[in-house]
Amino acid sequence: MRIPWWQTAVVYQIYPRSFADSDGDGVGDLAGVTARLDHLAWLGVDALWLSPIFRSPMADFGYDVSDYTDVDPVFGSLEDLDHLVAEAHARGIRVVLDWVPNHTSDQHPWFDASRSSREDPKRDWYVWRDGGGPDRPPNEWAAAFVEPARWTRDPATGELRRQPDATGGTDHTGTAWTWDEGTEQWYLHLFLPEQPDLDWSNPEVEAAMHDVLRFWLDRGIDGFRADVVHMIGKDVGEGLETMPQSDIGKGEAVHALLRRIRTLLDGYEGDRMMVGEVFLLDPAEMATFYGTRDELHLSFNFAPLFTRWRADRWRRRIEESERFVPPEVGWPTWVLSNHDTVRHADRYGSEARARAAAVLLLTLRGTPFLYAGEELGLFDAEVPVDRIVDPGGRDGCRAPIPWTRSSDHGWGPEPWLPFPPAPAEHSLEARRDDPRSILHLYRRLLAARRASPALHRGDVVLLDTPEGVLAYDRVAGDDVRRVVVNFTGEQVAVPDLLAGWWVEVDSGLDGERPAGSALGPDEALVLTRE
Ligand code: ISL
Repeated sequence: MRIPWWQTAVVYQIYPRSFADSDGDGVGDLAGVTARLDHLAWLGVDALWLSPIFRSPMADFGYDVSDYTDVDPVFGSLEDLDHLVAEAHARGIRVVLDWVPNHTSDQHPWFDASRSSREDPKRDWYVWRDGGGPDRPPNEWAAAFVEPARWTRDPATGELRRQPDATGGTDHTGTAWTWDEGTEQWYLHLFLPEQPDLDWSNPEVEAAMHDVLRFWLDRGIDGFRADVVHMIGKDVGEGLETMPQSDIGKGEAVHALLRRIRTLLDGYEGDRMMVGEVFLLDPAEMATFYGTRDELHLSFNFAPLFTRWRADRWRRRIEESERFVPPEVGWPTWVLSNHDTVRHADRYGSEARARAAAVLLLTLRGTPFLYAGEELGLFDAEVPVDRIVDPGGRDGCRAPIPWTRSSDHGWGPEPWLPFPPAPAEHSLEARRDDPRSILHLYRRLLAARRASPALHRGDVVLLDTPEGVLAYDRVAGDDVRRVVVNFTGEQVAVPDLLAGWWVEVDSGLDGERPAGSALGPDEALVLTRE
């Protein structure tokens, strides 16, 4: 059976503001990305996902789009993007753009028209309601980012933990409605007031958004990451005001919308792909967004982002992924870090754990998504209060990538955010010079994965293990690999799991691994048969 590229690929997420700066203005740009493509080719990734590069007033750093078919000048021009795509393709690397369908910027011409009068033809492109007049919003729904997410470090384990909240993702403390003085109605915004929600039950909205997809597909883009795509099917009819906010994403409407998007993408040559950001932490619900292989090609499984460094918890994540995304449903995804969450090295509290986690990410059954900088073992930057610029307080994981040891680390004099801790030591330059670095571990893992059908497309078989250890085999016909991960800070003897196997990749530092039949603290191994 022919396997589409996105099933065997490793996707690398670039947050363009923070990746590489070609013009010294302190903000990364497309020419900066193009100049670093050789690094990505050397590393061995198959696709890039660029966080939004469209025109935007940047209230949410690009997730508030004011023109979906042009590049924001801070990142360059359409020509710069065409050039980046051509150069990426020349290296065998595909390019995925970040499409933001749930909301636009309040500066988008569609919203300008919509808010101009109740009679405007675009009034119904957004969600307007009377509520109880200017003092009473239509319902209790809350907007994201009113308070930044809170994380606390567990003194016993060194891990960071996110404070649980009712929605499973975002701290909601302010209303999701803003009163418009001019037309005396409320408009809905599940995120900032600068991000009004579109009404996807309006066929004109759907058609306009399909045009956006076609614009980029015609230009040779390989796929899209669809921002909070589970939210586009809100029941915006009469029921909206009484619907609990936690029901957003659970209705039927979104599935019909996704099937039509799938048909549009599949009508193009070259396996164009959509990966949906389905921010529903219940894997059973998340999995419904694959439809019957007729909705999203891939759907982010975010439960691992909030999973502690414990063998039993990770085993459960794998079991859930296998149960809810079996082959007849679709192909799973794995992700440890992104631009919204504290980096996993920081969450787990050590580089040793980050290295072992990389082994998991790159050997589990599913498409892995790397977040730029994790291959350098970056921790979040400590951002002083007066330099926090993100309304969600997610600045730390968006720190600029340190490319060189030199004092500017390859950036202009003043990057938009401070660097991560110990930038010289974590820089690409330093990491490349050290064959034992986490960077070389990522490269070895990517190479091993590419070379082994078992690793990039085989079945996964969980094995019995002592407490604190996770082990599984990956199997594709005759090709077999075994992965064994020690989640404890102690050496653990696992003679039965290791007998008859050779070490192909070791997350630990070469030569420091206990010989023979034991795993070192927080060590992970990829094994091949003797
Ligand atoms: O950022 C979060 C927690 O701090 C998440 O809850 C986030 O709101 C959720 O993952 C949705 O994120 C996406 O849409 C947002 C945007 O700000 C995020 O950057 C994007 O990934 C609104 O477009």
